[in-house]
Amino acid sequence: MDRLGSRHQVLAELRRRQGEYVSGEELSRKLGLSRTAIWKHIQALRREGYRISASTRRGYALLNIPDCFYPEEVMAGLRTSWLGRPFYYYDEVGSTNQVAKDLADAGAPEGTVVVAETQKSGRGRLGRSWFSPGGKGIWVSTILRPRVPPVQLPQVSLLAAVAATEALEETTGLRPGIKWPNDLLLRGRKLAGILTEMRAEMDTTQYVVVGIGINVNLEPGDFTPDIQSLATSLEVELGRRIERLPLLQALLYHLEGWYERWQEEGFAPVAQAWRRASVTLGRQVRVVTPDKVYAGRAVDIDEEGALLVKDEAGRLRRFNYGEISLR
Ligand code: BT5
Repeated sequence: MDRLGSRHQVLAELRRRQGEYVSGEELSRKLGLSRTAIWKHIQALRREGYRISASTRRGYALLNIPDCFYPEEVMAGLRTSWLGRPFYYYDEVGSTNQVAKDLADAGAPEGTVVVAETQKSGRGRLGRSWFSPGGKGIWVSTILRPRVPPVQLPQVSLLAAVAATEALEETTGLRPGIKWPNDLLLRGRKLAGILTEMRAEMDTTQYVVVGIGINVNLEPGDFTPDIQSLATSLEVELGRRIERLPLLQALLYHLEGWYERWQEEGFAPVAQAWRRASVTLGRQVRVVTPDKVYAGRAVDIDEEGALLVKDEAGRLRRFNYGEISLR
């Protein structure tokens, strides 16, 4: 067995009995490894951030797992049936969306997930950038291959926003509001953003990459000056560090659930959940499009996910994309 394989086995044994001591002799017998080999694996695991207590008399005990997205940790508590397989983990990339698009172009299956600790050129919508400092957030992209025509793809962004709010509520108790189309806000500040990118030919969808960025353990001083007054994180809101691993697992679980429901039941249930979480509907908004700015009251989203805005003259306008500011 290769070194990585047997290191995983040592970890799996310790994990099975997390917090308890397992003797070096027992590990050695069970895994067919020498005591020296086991000690070397323990040291390697410690370098990766696992807290393992070692006692000559009692053996080894796993005290703590590191707060990073090692595939074996993500897989150990993943409740999905297909989303997250295969799982690609990087310490650093330009953009997880770009990595996922390259993988999708090369034929990667639906369910592929790409996660990085740091993005050097994280992307926002419309050519903007997304600040993604190391180890402080969830920067994740998923490859989906829905069997729907491209006009329905904006709905995927909305369902991803709904899934992200549910995952956040489940793991932290906070309920972010969704600003159309898919910014997640707390106290009016941006906690998370979603970027969907797609490849479609005529009326056939090849794939959609859903990229989600959630600010988890950024402290106030971590934000760059340009977003300091606009952005927030879970740590800022809750005043404590949040474990990222269970949040990522919950995010994938809710995303899979909503995606399946959307494929089976259509957009109506998504729209209903989106409306409940929305902080846009009912508000006066400005919609900025490339050629004009419109003002009015956001009244609803339609069956395709477009925003409906009523101006002062009572005219209803429909926006498929664009930028809004809440007034
Ligand atoms: C978004 O764009 O909100 C989509 C963000 C998607 C990020 C994920 S991370 C994983 C995947 N890989 C990528 O490369 N991207 C996706 P938009 O609505 O255009 O918002 C961008 C604007 O938000 C910027 O112009 C800043 O003003 C602000 N911003 C940038 N970084 C931020 C952050 N970490 N937190 C809050 N606001 C931020």
